[in-house]
Amino acid sequence: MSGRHRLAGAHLAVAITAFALAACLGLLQALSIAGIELPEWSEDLFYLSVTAHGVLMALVFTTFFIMGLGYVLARESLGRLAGERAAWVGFWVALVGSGAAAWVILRGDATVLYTFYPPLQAHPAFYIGATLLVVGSWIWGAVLLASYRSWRREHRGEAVPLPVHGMLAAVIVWYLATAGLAAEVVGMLIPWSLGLVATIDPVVARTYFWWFGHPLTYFWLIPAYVVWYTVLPQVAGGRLFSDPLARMVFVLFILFSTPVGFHHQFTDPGIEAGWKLAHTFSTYAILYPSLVTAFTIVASLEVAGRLGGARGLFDWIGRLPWRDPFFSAVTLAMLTFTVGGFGGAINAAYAMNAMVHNTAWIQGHFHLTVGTTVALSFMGATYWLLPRLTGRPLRPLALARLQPWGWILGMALFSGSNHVAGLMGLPRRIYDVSYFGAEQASRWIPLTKVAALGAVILFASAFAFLVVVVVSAWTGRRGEAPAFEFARPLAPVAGPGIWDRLGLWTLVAAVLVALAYGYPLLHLLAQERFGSPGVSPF
Ligand code: HAS
Ligand code: CU
Repeated sequence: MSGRHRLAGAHLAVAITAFALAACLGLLQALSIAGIELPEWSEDLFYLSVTAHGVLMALVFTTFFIMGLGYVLARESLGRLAGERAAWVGFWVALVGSGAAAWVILRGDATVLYTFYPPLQAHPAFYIGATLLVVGSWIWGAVLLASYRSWRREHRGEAVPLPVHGMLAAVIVWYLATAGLAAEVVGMLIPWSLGLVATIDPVVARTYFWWFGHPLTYFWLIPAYVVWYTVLPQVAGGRLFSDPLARMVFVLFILFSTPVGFHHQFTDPGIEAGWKLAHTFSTYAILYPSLVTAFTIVASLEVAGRLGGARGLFDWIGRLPWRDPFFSAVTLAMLTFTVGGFGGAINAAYAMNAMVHNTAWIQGHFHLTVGTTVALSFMGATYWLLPRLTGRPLRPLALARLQPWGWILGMALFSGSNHVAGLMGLPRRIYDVSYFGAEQASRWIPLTKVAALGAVILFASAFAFLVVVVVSAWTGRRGEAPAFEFARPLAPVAGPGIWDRLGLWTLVAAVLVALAYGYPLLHLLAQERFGSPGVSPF
């Protein structure tokens, strides 16, 4: 690792370690659900594993990866990183926090799943650890903002490079989102788990949680989009179709990612139907930037294929560099999003949500979105980063080429069968899916076996990814590292325009959050509340 990128390397190493651990647990769970006997396995261990898998994948892997990627992109496209010492402090705070949370989970003292809904109660170290992870990431956000400001002083009248524009959108979404999380964890969960208050109000806590939880998914997605917009067209040998459209997409994410959380709470009591409808409208609004992305990225790839000599209607697809592991990983991740995004639109419709809520369909949905669109984009990004960070080539190349296809095949089996089983009524997060031999259960049991087969293939693909990372990072002769090159747009970038006014858009987004959550929260808090004591069934 070059000294210049040691900070980013440390973050990526933590991310990939968390991913490796969580991948093993994922396999065990899928085998367990399919009824395969595992030694020493029990209901308690199953739920412990589901919690650890979710927290390590969804919270630790993603956050550390995004932080590392953000540091690389800022340093390479702004030529600087302001406050590197602070960044290291942030790293250690986040690492200690994640370590504490992981430790209490693995000891069995925090089996509360990654959504940690009360009244399920964890050891205080879980909530405090999660808080430290977030505090560390706030420091990361501050370092990116400071780097941007320092760059801005010397480059007045220029639009900030697109990779940083996108990462700043992720930072802003993250600050808006974690305000809700802070209210829940610091204001409710920590005092309750310490015994300072006896009871907690689950609906209020869940409302704060989804204020955070939905934009969390865009905090994962935006860095993947940054890679799609700024690296993919370059690697494909083409141009970015439109720079202003890309900037608009990132701003729309800032605006609409938070005021939508009630689409996770359609079945919760205490939130009025009109407010659920309002959040449904804004959920449909947030489909728009992804639809624009589908158009712009396909257009950019078409430009690449045509620059490569394609003349027909579709022959440009075959001219794309499918043998490049970065390219195939990211493109397969995007293709998956066409299906995952379509499922999202189904979830967001009140009546259809009633059919799929709390069923295996949901785990099918999020393994397509975060588990493939985001995770496979990050694996692809790792293939792009490794030679540039270490000066060593990607090895074994054949394994890296195969790995994304394994992921897609495994996920098609895993997620496809979960979607169908969910429609048949299989609940999510269930230890014993046989329901004591119930007739209905007998129909979904074969599907759990298909899911387990998918999980085995996914595990093999994850293992291949780890082999490539370890072999490429630590063995092989160092040579000249390839340059970090970002896609140039078809038309030259004009000076800063309306989509570059990030301060203004943050303000508008904060107003939208206040509108979307102010009244419903006041309404909830004004009612007579009956709290619940903590329960720890596992
Ligand atoms: Fe979701 C539940 C609605 C996107 C993650 N979602 C979840 C949960 C997670 C999650 C983790 O409305 C479970 C939470 C829990 O544990 O309870 N989701 C949506 C909608 C979208 C959406 C409307 N979700 C995501 C993303 C996630 C994510 C992104 C993570 C990263 N989701 C819901 C709802 C629920 C939900 C409800 C609650 C369900 C319930 O009842 O519990 C939208 O953002 C989707 C927009 C996407 C598109 C697709 C655009 C396609 C693109 C690719 C183009 C392809 C190309 C390839 C370019 C419209 C951009 C071309 C290649 C060539 C070779 C030519
Ligand atoms: Cu959501």
